[in-house]
Amino acid sequence: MARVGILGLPNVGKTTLFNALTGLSAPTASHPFSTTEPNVGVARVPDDRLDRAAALEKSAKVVHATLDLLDVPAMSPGGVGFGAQFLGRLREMEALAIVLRAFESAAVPDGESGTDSVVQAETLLLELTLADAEVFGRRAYKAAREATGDVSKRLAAEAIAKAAALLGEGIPLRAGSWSEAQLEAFRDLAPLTLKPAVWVVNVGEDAAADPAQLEALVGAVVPAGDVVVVVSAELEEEASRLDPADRAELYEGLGLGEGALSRVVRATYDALGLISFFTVGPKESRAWTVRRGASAPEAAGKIHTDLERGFIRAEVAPIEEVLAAGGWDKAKAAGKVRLEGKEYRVVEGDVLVVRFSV
Ligand SMILES: Nc1nc2c(ncn2[C@@H]2O[C@H](COP(=O)(O)OP(=O)(O)O)[C@@H](O)[C@H]2O)c(=O)[nH]1
Ligand SMILES: [Mg+2]
Repeated sequence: MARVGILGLPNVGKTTLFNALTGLSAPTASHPFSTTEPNVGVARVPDDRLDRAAALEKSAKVVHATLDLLDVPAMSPGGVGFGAQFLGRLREMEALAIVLRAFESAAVPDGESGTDSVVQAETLLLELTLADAEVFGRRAYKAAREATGDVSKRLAAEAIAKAAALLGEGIPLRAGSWSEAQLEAFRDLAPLTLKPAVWVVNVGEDAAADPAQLEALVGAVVPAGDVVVVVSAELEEEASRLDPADRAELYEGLGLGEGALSRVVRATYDALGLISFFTVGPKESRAWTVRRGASAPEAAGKIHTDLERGFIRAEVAPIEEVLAAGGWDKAKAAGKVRLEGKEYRVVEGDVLVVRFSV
């Protein structure tokens, strides 16, 4: 299960976003440092293809993919206080969702963050980079010493020294390019600046700012490839408490489509290099998570280890085809289902039926 850490300066709406994403009710407050222990929860990865397939199959149960979320207590500039204490927790995460405050509110002090999302993005990026610089600087010294007596350690030592130098210039590691072997040398240091990050700009409900412009402004100061999403966390939290029909109506009224939360979760999922495949049927329709490029047996193993061990073939069709045909059986009758072997690499959105023998 992929774990995502939510971080940001105090009072920017981290816990509000966490609640909106998980449907939980961790306490939020208008004073900074109100969260003192990390909140842990599970966010559903929204997927209306799965919902539509489940409706066609009349599935008794629908199971969406999920992400584990950790709402980390506020980090203050300088990395003092809670920040330093919880950096260790962040290192355990596979991705980061970084919340930036763009909403104005007289009731919620913004002394720690301000409301300029670009400034916050720069501050937080530097903070994470400096935290890595410290860890790599310390390790570079030790690695160099070890490499003098053992040539096999030279590549790792050089990689760590190069990384330490880059970080020392304030450049995050994901802005560099690294070989697999170099990345391997970094692995146990769990660098924060190599983790995929999604930047979440939290705007007010009455957002005067143009979301596309905000995205572009923040996008310009973060490493290339990072995704920026504009949301109103408070609005999304309120919406998450409504039943689906009322929520859809609210979003439609505001011109928000399926809501920005879906985009936050989707972007995180994509940034992690994860894809969904599906199993559908009357008993259950379900989204499964595998890494991009996974083989059919590896995907089958997500469903059950027996399916991987005894994998023979998979029946495969893209879910769009299944939906267009009116369900799996109809897709099969229409000749839309292919047979694939062990070498097949699963594609995002595939529906699978695994044939196996144990
Ligand atoms: N007006 C407004 N207030 C918000 C928004 N998001 C969060 N807040 C409020 O800001 C305060 C701090 O939010 P919280 O989620 O606890 O911030 P955290 O310290 O980053 O976890 C709470 O009183 C929230 O209700 C927003 O989009 N608009
Ligand atoms: Mg909080």
